[in-house]
Amino acid sequence: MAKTPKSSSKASGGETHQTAGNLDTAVLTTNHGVPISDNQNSLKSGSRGPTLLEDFVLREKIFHLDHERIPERIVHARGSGAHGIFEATDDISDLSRAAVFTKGEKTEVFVRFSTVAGGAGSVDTPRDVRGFAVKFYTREGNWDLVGNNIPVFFIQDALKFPDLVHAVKMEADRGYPQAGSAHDTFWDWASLMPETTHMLMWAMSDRTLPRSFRMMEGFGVHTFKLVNAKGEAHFVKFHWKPRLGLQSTIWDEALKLQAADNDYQRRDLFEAIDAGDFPQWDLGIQIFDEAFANAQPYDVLDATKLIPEEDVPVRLIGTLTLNRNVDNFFAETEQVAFLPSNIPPGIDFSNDPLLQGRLFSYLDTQNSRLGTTNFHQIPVNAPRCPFGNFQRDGKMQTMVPKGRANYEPNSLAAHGEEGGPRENQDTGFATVNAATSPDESGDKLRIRSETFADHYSQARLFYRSQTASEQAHIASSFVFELSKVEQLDQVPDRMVANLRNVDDDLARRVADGLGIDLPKKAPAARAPIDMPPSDALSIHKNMQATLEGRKVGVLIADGSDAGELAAVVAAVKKAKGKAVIVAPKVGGAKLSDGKQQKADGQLAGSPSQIFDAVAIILSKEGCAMLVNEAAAVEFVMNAYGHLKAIGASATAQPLLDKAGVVPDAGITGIDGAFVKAAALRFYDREPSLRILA
Ligand code: HDD
Repeated sequence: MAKTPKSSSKASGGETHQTAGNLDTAVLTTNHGVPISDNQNSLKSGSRGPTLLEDFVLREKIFHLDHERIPERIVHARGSGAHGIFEATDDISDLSRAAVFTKGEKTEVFVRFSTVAGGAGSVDTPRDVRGFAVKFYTREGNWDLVGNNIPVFFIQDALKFPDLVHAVKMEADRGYPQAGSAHDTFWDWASLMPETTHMLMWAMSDRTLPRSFRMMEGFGVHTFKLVNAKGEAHFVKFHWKPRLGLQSTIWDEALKLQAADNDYQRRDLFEAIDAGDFPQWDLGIQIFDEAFANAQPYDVLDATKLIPEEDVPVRLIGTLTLNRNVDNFFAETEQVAFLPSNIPPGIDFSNDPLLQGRLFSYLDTQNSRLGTTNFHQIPVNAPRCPFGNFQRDGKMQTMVPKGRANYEPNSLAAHGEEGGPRENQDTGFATVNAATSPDESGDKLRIRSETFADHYSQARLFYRSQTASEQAHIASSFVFELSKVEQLDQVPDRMVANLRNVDDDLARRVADGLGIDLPKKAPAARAPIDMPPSDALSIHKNMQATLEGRKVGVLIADGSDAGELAAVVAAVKKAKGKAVIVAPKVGGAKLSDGKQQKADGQLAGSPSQIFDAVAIILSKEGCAMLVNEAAAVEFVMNAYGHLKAIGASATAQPLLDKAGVVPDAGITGIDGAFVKAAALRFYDREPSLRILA
C-alpha cells in the first residue's frame, strides 16, 4: 500500500481543495469574493452611454466564458460518464496481490464510454468503436483499464496510431465527414494496412452499433500480467460482461436514431442510473501462461488478436455497478483523465508494442488537454488513497506543501523536521522481471516480430463465428462504406482483394454489392489458417430474451381501449421494461373509459427507433385518423423494418396494413404473447425487407 504521509509538511492527496463553486454563498460574488450588487446591467457612463473598462464584474464574467472550453480529446471526444462501485467477488490472491481484487473489497470507480472518431458535439450512434474506460480508485492508487467494446485493435504498433487517427477523422481539406469511417481516406489507409483486417470485421459488424452502453461488452484488449505476492506472473486479458446481455441496433435503425436523438446513448445511461436501474457488468479474466502463449498460432502480444473463450474460459471475478450520475459534466466527464500507465502493485504491463506506446501518449495528452501537469489534482482524477511525493509547483497547483522537504533523500528528520515519504520495496509497485518476448536478444531493432505476420486467420474466425444474419450485416456494411469511397477507384478493389484472404464468400458478396469484378487475392504475409468457430464472438448468440432495461413505445389516440393500455403497461413493468406512452398530442388522449391519459411523448418526436418494441392500441376511429398521419405509419413501418415486435389491437390492423406489415412471430395481439415477443428481435424477417449483400 502507498505510504501515508504522516504530517502536513507535504502535499497530501484525497484532500484536494474542493469548493462547491458559487453555491456555498447566498450572495453572488466575483471569483475573488467581492459581492455583486447588480447582475443584469453593465457599468455605463450615463444610462445610454458607453460601457466602462472599469467594470471588473463584466470583464471577469466575459473573460471566464471566453475560456470555458478546453481542447477536446483528439480521439474519443464524445463520451458519457458515471460513478460506481467495483466489488471483487472471487479470491484470486494466488494470481494477484492487488487490493482491488481482494474478495469482498469495494472500490470506487469512474467510467467513461465514448465514440472514437467524432467531435465532442457529434451524435451518439454512428458506426464506430465504443470506448469503455474504467478508473478504479483503489487503496493502492488508481488503476485505469482503458478499453474498448471490441477485443482487438486496428494496428499492432503505436507508431501507426497517428496515421489511423488522421485517416479516420474528418478529411484534412474539407472538414467532413464527422464521426464516420465511410470515406476515402479511411479506406485508402485501411486497405493498405492488412493488419487492420480483423478489427475491420468487428467494425463492420453490429458491434459498432450498440443498442446501449449498458448492453455492450468491454475489453482491456492487450495482454496484461497479474502478479502475486511471491512475484509470480501470469498473463491476463480483461473482459466486461454486461448483465443485460449483448444487444445492437441494425444500420437503418442507427441512421434513424441519429435523426431522432443525438444523445440517444448518453440519455439512456443517465436515465437508467437516475431511475435506479443501475447498469452492471461482471469483470472476467482469461489467465494463461507462457507455455500456452508459445503454443498458439498467434502472438498474445499482438493487439490485433484475441484469445478464443473456448480456449481460455473467462473467469468472473468481480462486479461493476454504475450507481451515480455525474453532478457536473465538465468537471467530471470532460476533465477525467485516463492513463493506461495508472497501475497498482499486482497488475503489470506486457510487451505489447501498442500498449507500450499508450503508456506515453495518455500522460502527454492530458497535459495538452487539461493544461497542466497537475491534472491529477482535479477531483475526478485524484486518488482516493493518500498520496505524496516531492514533485512540486507547476500550473494550477492547488496543494500547499509545508516545510523544506522537497527532495529525497534528506536528513531533515534528524533536525526535527518532517523529512517526507520514502520508497518501500515491500509495498511499492515493482515491475515483474520476466522476459515475455520470443526475441530476447536485446538488440535494438526497428522491426515487427515475425509472430505478428498473420493478418487474416482471426478475421476469418470472427466471420465464420457469426450467424447468417450477422454475416449479411458485415458484408452489407463493407458494401456501404466502400460505396462511399468517391474518388479513389483503386480502394474497393484493394479491400476486396484483402477480404479474399478472410473468406471468399464474403469477398464475393462485397464485390457483387459494389458491382465490381472479384479481384485477385492479395498476397498474404502469412497464409491464414482455419480456427474453430467461437460462439462468444457473435452478438446474436449472446443476447438475452429480456425486457429488462428496454423500452416499449405504446401508441394511443382518442378512443384507445383503456383495458388494453393498462394491461400492456402492467405487463411491461412486470417484465422489468419501461412503457412509454406516445400520442399525437403530448397532452394525451381520451381513452375508451372517458379518462384523459397523458402521453410521455408526442408522436412526431417519439419515433419507434427509440424503442425496443411497440404496442399499437387504437380504436377503429383512432386508427382511421392515424392511417393518414405519416409519423404513425412510419412508427409501425420502422418498428417492423427494425425487426421489432409489434403488438396491435385488432382495430389497429389498417395501420399495420398501410405500413406493409406481414404477420410473423413478432406480430401479435395485445396479449401475453406481445411481452414475450417484445424481448426479442426478429432477424428472420430481414431478408424479406431489404436486399443484403
Ligand atoms: Fe487510446 C483515448 C482506448 C490505442 C492514444 N483511448 C482513449 C479512450 C479510450 C481509448 C477508451 C478515451 C478515454 C476517455 O474516456 O477519456 N486506445 C484505446 C484502446 C486502444 C487505444 C482500447 C488499443 C488497444 N490510444 C491508443 C494508442 C494511442 C492512443 C495506440 C497512442 C499511441 N487514446 C489516445 C490518446 C487519448 C486516447 C490520444 C485521447 C484522449 C485521451 O487519450 O485521454 O492519448
